[in-house]
Amino acid sequence: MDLDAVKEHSALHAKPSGLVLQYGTAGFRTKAEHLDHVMFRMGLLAVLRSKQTKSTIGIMVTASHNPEEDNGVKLVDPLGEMLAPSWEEHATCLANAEEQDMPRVLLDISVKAAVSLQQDAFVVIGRDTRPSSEKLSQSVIDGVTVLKGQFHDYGLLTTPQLHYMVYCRNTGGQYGKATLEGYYEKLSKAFMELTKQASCSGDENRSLKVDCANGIGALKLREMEHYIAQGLSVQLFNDGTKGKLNHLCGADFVKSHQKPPHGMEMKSNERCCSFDGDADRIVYYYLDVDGHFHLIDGDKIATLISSFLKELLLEIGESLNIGVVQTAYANGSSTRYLEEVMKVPVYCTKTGVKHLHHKAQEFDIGVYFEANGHGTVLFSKAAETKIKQLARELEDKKRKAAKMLENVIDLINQTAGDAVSDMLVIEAVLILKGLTVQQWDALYRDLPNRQLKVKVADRQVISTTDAERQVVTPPGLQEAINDLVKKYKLSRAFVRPSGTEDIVRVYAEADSQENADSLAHAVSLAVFQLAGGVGEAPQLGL
Ligand code: 16G
Ligand code: ZN
Repeated sequence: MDLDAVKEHSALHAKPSGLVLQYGTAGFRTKAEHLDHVMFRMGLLAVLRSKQTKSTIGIMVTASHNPEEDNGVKLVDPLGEMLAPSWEEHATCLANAEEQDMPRVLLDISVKAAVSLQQDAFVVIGRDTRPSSEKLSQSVIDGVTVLKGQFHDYGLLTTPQLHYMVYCRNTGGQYGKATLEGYYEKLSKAFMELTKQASCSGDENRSLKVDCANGIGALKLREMEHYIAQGLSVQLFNDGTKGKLNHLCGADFVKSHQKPPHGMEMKSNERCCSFDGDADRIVYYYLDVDGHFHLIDGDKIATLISSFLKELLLEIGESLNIGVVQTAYANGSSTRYLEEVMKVPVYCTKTGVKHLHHKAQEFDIGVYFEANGHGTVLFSKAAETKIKQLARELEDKKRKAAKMLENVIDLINQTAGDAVSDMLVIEAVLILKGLTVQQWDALYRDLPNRQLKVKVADRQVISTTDAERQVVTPPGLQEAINDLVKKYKLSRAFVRPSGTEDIVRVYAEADSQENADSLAHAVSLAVFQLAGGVGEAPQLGL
């Protein structure tokens, strides 16, 4: 490692002294103007990770659903997965090292992680449409080149497309071709094959309105449009030509405000969906004839997809196990429906895609979704091989079911949640089952719920267990929550420190909206009092 060159180039991407950032749930994320040094250093780190794993590593420059002024960066591991936890720590150390210490910290990491420095390194880079992203990805490239890593800059990509590229490259093209065209061809072919099996054509239903959050999703969906045109017509809104990224639109806005995005023309009973700023999240919704807004979130997406997969498994008569993974944010009705009506085992993990992804890998078929719309389906290698074999060997109806499962394997982006791929799976399932958006929505009724934020002096005073459903510290807080929950019917509440904002999040659900609001407020007050609240105490209705 040429540490003199590192030092020299690092000075061009100097760290503002005193700035401390953490590689959080989804990488580094903050105001774009504070990120130049982080980008350069993540370029360096990706080279080390690539040498250590002897594989291609990905770097994505994006801040997902955050405001346009923010940016962020995350590394993608060889199988298209999130960076391993021990390397998240290395990333944090490297990003926070003061300028003069940085080369030494870099060297320490390479020793600790037993990186063989003679090994070649290859890094692929993608970025979203933020005004700051191009320059920041150039800083990543500077970091990669100073350590003599090779790289390919894909330029504008959705986050899941970058994950896909990494996985393709590390599996010798077995998963697909590591090009945009390869991605579009793979998904569209699987979509067309799958929907061909539909008994009725249902043409009138094959159009969908998509809110692209004024982000990268618009560009990429537009590129893909003609590949799927025969099966689905998409009408794009918030395509970035006018509005600001994630401003009053996108999946995060729709989910947290429970209302339609601005800039979308909705008529009653029309199927609509929203992506987030880097197109790894999706939620659906519609207006009923009375103009009421209905949100169909990640929980209902998981329910639709897993019930479809379960039916196909029953059809082929194979005992492949299927499990659904959720977080504490999953609506209580969805968990009950999955367990009691669909008889599918449900598991709960901590918030953050990597936790769900990890758990889902334990099943032949693992369906995971966060309520906020992040999610996908994972097929184990053994399940995939079995299904492919059955698709050749079985006959008639059974063969058809096995073939459909095979198509789903190709259609779903198994590297990470992918709004485009999820959208196509959902559309295909609706077509195949002949379901309208209202019928899908009516599978179960969400319990009214409320999410609030509480400002505290140090959110780390709150620690949790049981997949964030129980508070351990500060003492007395869990008891207080238990007492409050007892006062309402069908109620549940939990609190956790946010991994992306300097606040504590509160979630409550109950039999009515009024009760959910009142419970959430009472729990917020308990947090404020017992966990060092700052500023004004939470007030009802805010
Ligand atoms: C990040 C996570 C998301 C999680 C959210 C929680 C990824 C790719 N993204 O956006 O899964 O739901 O953080 O944020 O892992 P919070 O900790 O602020 O509630
Ligand atoms: Zn995102």
